[in-house]
Amino acid sequence: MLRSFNRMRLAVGAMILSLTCGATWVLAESADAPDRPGKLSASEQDMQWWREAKFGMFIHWGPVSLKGTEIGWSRGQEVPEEEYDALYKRFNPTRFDADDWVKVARDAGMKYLVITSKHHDGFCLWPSKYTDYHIGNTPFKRDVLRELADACKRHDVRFSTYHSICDWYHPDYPLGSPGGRSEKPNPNMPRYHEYLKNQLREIIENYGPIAIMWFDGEWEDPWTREHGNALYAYLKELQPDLIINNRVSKGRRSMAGTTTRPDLNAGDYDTPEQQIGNFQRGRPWETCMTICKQWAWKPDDPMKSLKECIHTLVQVVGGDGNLLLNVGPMPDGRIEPRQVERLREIGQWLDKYGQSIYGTRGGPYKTTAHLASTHRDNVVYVHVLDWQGETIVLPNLPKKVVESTLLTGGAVSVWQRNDTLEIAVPPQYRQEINTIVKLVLDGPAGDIEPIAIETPQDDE
Ligand code: JFZ
Repeated sequence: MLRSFNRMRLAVGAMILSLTCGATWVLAESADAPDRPGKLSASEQDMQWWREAKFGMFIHWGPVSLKGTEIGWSRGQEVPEEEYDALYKRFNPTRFDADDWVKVARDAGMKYLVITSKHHDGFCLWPSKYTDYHIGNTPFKRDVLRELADACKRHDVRFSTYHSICDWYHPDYPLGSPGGRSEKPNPNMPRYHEYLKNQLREIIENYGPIAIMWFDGEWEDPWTREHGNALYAYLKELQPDLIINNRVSKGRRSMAGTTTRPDLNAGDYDTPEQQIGNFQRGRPWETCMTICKQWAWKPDDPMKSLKECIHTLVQVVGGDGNLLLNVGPMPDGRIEPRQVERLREIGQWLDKYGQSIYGTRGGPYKTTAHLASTHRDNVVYVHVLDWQGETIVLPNLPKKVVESTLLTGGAVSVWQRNDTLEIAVPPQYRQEINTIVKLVLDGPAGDIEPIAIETPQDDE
């Protein structure tokens, strides 16, 4: 994994170089090409539901759950290729219940769900007519995407797919396992591009509308910006309001997931992975993170505490991002009970304090390790994640605080001085997880420029 990560960083580095050198050529081409893609990113309007939703469920699942090793990456590594590729013959998750999963997501306060239609290992969770390597040919036989898409409609959760561009199994895709480090004997990239398009059209036609198509595995050399931008344009034509992440094209910067040249590379939002994205209000972004350590299920994988989960959510939303929290269901088809329980706790927290999360935007205060802020209309929510001292001293807001309360209950005192805004909460009202101070301003908080807070961490 580490070697591949370095490889990816190298690839991205080389890409930036080639971008710098090839800029004139690229601009000339995009101006003349008759089939040039239309817009490279979605409108504010198309992104609006996603902006408000804030929180989604990521699901990494497939026959590999039988081994408890990582999806895609363990092929040809911890699990020999022949064994990995035969796992589907005994994949029979009889306790799978799409309604259960979707209710777990809904009760956690998640507004959308993204499931691996196909990961780097090439296995398909729907009976695609373009390959035999799919769920219909397992002993289970049932169409997982069909059942999930239908359950999502019933429970008002938006249905989405993760689809890997790199396919270490498919003979037409040039690279193979382990981790894209081997070469296939007879690759055919044009045909593979068609395969991808056919499958994605099949998904949209059978299970659509799809909320998000979440791509991945774009960092390998065979995939070019031209491939990615063409795929983006193709899918937007099939479903104009589809949201597509930045991994459809090139130009992602390492695990920070930002887009180096959004003017050249298609994609509607940035994708920090296993880390909280930086404060960024211009371009939409979504942190994807695992509830345990592995993307796919692993027995006894250490799980994040409720506090870690809430802090992550609050810091992500405070930075103006969304959180896509991942679970890897078990080979019997259930989400692990302790994970279900954790998700239920997150949902209970959101039931009480969701007004400070949903439909807000990040800031005006920039996120620190100890504090985050969100706002909606005239209201600013200051999320105090831990207490450093008696009072919290922040740079003053350029508007007047006309009312201050504790959303989490109890009394709060707020003073606005010349340069500072001070918040004091008696110890008994300070919450273990997050103390939320609600400030009502004399005008909209949305036009306040982001304010950096100096913390001991920043000074280091
Ligand atoms: C990618 C996938 O590989 C991973 O399995 C998961 O689906 C995640 C959401 O996205 O993450 C990566 C990509 C590249 C490396 C590691 C994780 N790498 O190069 O080491």
